[in-house]
Amino acid sequence: MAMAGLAFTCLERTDLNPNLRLRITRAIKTVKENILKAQTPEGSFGNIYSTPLALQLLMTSPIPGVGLGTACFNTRAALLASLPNGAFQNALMISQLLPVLNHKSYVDLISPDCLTPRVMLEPAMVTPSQTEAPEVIQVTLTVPSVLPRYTHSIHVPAGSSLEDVLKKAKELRGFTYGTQATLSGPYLTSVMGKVVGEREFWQLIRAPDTPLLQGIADYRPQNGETIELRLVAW
Ligand code: B12
Repeated sequence: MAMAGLAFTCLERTDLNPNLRLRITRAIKTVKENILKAQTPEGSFGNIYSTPLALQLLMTSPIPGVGLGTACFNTRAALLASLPNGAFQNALMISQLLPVLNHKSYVDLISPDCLTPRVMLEPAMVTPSQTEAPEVIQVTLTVPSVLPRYTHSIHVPAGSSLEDVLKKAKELRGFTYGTQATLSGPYLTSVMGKVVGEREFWQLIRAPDTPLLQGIADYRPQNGETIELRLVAW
């Protein structure tokens, strides 16, 4: 929705469709209002990963009669609070966040300013201990959408990604899966030979029922977690 709003804003600014100007302006207003309605008490719009684009759009220009100041201030605070936890590791997500930290939006690319100094993200420094053996954690992987149901306990070093868990399960526990490369990273397309059909996807869930907010390459399970791969329609 936010991306559509940014595209409409681009159209409005370049004035390529003067006949549609009124309708484009109305569409931008509607998108902004809907995004504002999706603000959570913590300040995010939707979740933290939909927030950077939402904020980019809200920053482009004020909506008449709507005070954006407090909303945007709370949102920036929520985003900044999530940075030290390493929530932003995904290159696509970072590319949506960096303009916000620099008070810019994709719409500014119409006339880019390449000279202003810019804020960057510092990579999180993790110093591996030289002496201690890496801690091993246990993750249960379960797939109820296939018969017989697949359920195995997998051991991986602490800090491993869900993708590492899948690789280990493939190596040692008869698990099979396939991925497709996307701009967001590897997208899970098949599990135990079952390939997604039209309007279906393999949903990543932390048991009992919490959909993950990150993909297999970015999500790092904790010790004792059960991860369910569930084939669902969208
Ligand atoms: C549409 C969409 C979906 C659709 C895609 C179906 C389709 N064919 O259109 C469905 C509902 C299937 C989906 C699923 C998931 N999604 Co999604 N999705 C989006 C959305 C709204 C738009 C993506 C898009 O169309 N981009 C435009 C096209 C032109 O670019 P593209 O690279 O070709 O897009 C493809 C990939 O983005 C891929 N895809 C979609 N979601 C995800 C998530 C991950 C992690 C990966 C690697 C790929 C991927 O499907 C797109 C179409 O083929 C984005 C929001 C956003 N801001 O990007 C969230 C978004 C990318 N998804 C997200 C998530 C978390 C997921 C899931 C992991 C959720 C879950 N718990 O299972 C799953 C993926 C699981 C898996 N199998 O690997 C997050 C990623 C956050 C992050 N930290 O990286 C986003 C940003 C939403 C959010 N704010 O939480 N998603």
